[in-house]
Amino acid sequence: MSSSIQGKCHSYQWRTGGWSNNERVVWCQRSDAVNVTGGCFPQKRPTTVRHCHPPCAKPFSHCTPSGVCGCERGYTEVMTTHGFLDYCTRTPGVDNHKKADVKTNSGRLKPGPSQARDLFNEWTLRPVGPDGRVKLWVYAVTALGFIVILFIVTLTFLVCKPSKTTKTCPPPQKPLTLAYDGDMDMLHISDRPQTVRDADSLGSARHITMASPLKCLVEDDSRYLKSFQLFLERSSEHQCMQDFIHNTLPDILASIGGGKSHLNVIGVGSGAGEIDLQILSELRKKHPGVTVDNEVVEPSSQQLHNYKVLVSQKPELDFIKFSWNKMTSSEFEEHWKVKKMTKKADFIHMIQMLYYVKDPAATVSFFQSLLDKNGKLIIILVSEVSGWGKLWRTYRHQLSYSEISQCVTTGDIKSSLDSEGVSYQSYELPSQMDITECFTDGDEKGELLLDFLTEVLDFSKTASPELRAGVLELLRHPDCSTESNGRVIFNNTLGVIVLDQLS
Ligand code: SAH
Ligand code: HSM
Repeated sequence: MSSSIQGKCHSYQWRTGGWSNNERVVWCQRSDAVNVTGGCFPQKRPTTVRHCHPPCAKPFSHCTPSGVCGCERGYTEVMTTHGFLDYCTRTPGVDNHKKADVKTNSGRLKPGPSQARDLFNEWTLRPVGPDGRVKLWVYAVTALGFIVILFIVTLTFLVCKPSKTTKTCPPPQKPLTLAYDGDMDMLHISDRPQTVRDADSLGSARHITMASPLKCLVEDDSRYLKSFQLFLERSSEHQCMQDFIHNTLPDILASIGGGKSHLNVIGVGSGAGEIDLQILSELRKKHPGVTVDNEVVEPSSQQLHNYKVLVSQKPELDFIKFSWNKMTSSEFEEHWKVKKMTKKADFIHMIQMLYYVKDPAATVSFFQSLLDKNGKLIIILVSEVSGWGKLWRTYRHQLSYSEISQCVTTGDIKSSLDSEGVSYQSYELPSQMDITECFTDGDEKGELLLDFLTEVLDFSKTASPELRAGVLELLRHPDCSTESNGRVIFNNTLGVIVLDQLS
């Protein structure tokens, strides 16, 4: 717009400051450099805020005024098949060092041709010639760079190739003195270089070699418990287990015991016992008057303590004798074998614990061998159709390296039972988890939930930005979650497997 004040013609132009926290100042300037109110076209006023959802986490990316992620000047957008920004690649022949907002630079300090700048231009190795063609030396340098990278990768692979002797993971049979006081199943993820599968944003995977600084969440008992507790608050996991216990389990419980007046129960990985006590109360309803021996196998001192507190608050449980085994399932197994125990069990349950053993199939087989006639073993894990299944199929090799199985679903257990010709019944329990907080950068609860989802300690702080962005993108993908009323709801479907005594 232009106007005349006291006979002098002026033009008016919008000026913008640099982006800071996705906001910037915008003002109107007259051609005599005086900042004015009014004069510029209001319709043409540049935006002062920018929003992008999900946030632009890729290197060299930023949120554009139109609300989508774009690349900084000097970089070109490469999009995923889903239309999101995949990554920013350097645009050949463009000076990438000028990162600041172009408008800001030209608007505020518009330097004329200076000697220093001419000198700089003379001495800069410019990759593009005056004819606009990329110079030959650029190709030569690129080829050389490629050869050097190839050499480094080969060297790294040869030096760091995983071998039994170079593993920094503790050997599986050596008890650890970590959070779980002598746990043989829970092992560290090493910081050593490892061969991992690198999944492209949503699926296709290629093998690369990289160093993983990631640690397993179960190494930190107190953070594990905090995140598990929050997970229970944000999910319907315990509610859907309770539905199963009240609606389906009673018939299964009715079939055990063969009229005995005393029943033996074993709970493996009982946690704080909330679910175990509900099972025991249904058992009592189906077998009034029985007494029960209940072996609790739980390696976490804190959880075992919580369980004991819960029991002490329920005098009606006096028909049960509790034996507290502060140990892992493999320690329990060893103890059982060493003591040559002949006692048989009428009911055994392993609820959400097989992730933490080295060999889930062997663990199932051992506990199944303890069943008495008419005895039942029930296993609950996340189902292969859940978001967990998709997450693990895509990222398990990048998320962790440990000797525990960690990423096992009921689908895996069923396949292994099928291959051994073992029969079973199975059920699916629909369940959800609200993961909306995971998408707010720096949100403490979101980070705890992300730790639980990935089983990685301090995932947001220790994973590479690419891995974090990839996991977040997958978590909100329709294969894992649905979105409704602004909430992201993760599919937490559980699977139940019921086994009889082996015939
Ligand atoms: N069954 C409970 C707790 C599930 S959380 C529930 O569903 O609410 C998993 C539990 O398994 C934790 O309490 C953890 O301490 C326990 N655990 C971890 N490693 C274990 C192992 N190797 N053997 C047995 N239990 C284990
Ligand atoms: N952390 C593995 C998945 C899970 N555990 C769900 C309990 N509930």
